[in-house]
Amino acid sequence: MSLLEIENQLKAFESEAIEAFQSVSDLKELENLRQKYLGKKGTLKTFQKGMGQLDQSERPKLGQLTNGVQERLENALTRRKDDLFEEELLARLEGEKIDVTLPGSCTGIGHIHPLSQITEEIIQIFYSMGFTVADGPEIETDYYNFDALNTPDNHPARDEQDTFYTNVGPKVLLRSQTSTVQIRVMEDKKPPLRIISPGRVYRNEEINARKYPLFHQVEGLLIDKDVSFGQLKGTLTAFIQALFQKPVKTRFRPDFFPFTEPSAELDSQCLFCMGAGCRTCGNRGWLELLGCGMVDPNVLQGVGIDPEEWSGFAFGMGVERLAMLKYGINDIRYFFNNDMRFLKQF
Ligand code: 2U9
Repeated sequence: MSLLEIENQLKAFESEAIEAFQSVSDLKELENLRQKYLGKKGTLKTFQKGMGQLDQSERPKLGQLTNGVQERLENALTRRKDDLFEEELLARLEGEKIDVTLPGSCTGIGHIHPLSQITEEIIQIFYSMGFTVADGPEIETDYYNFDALNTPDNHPARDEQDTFYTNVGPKVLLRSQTSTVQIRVMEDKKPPLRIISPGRVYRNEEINARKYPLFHQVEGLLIDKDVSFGQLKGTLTAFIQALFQKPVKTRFRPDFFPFTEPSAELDSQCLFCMGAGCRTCGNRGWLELLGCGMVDPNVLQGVGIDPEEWSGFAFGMGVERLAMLKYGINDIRYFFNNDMRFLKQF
């Protein structure tokens, strides 16, 4: 083939390539064309390889021609690439356009659960009286839940009907009271002690308006020298008046707990009728609020504290019961149903 013929073919090739570059509509197609025309096995390479068939004197001329074509095609390709990039960007921007005037979607902000709120208040009141908070495991052994608390083997609370046992081991259970924590503290620390232990406890109860198999307690313990029942009465009366923010009277009725002796139930004047008699107090004028007593000497002995030297008082309260009285809630299940209509009222 003569140089002239090759020159004509090159011109036709150049126009075809430029037209092809213009005709594609995306960057991927353009890349395919680059490989077809300018790639290692592309058309231009075929022209360059054909140089060998020409006369020695004509080869530089063909070299000049192919280099020129290559430069112009590469320029055309770059321009087309820039254009296509811009077009694709504009199309994307158009597609992803955001209407900033549309109302936003809103995720509701939660707030502290009423049980957590009242627990925090209870902690603050005892904190002001020199108590600190102690924490412990919810999965316990029967030693901490029963034996250490002077609760004998034949006590009904030990029955599977009342306590949840686990399959971790025969003596491993879900604690039914947070006094387990106080036993652990007494094992670790020397008296004097003032601690409260808030937390979850578990009892095998049928669910109804007043009972739930999981509930919360705050139990308290004070160990010191010559602690009196009068100090117990004064501390708990001050606590009740601070929690309900009313100067209510209290009374202490004898009761029984294995871990305290003597034991008592604290009643307060009804918070709703102030003692006159109403539906909430069943016309009695008094409400049962919590249990308490002087720590049984057997419990102190069991953890190596000499009951001749030290004595103490203890108390325990159900947080749900106090929250129901404080906020006027008549069904314990509200605390656990996660119903926003209930929760957001607090
Ligand atoms: C130690 C020794 C004694 C904690 C006490 C009560 C009385 C009590 C109940 C109230 C309602 C539990 O939530 S409830 O069902 N508790 O009546 N608890 S004295 O006595 C202790 C604690 C720790 C070492």
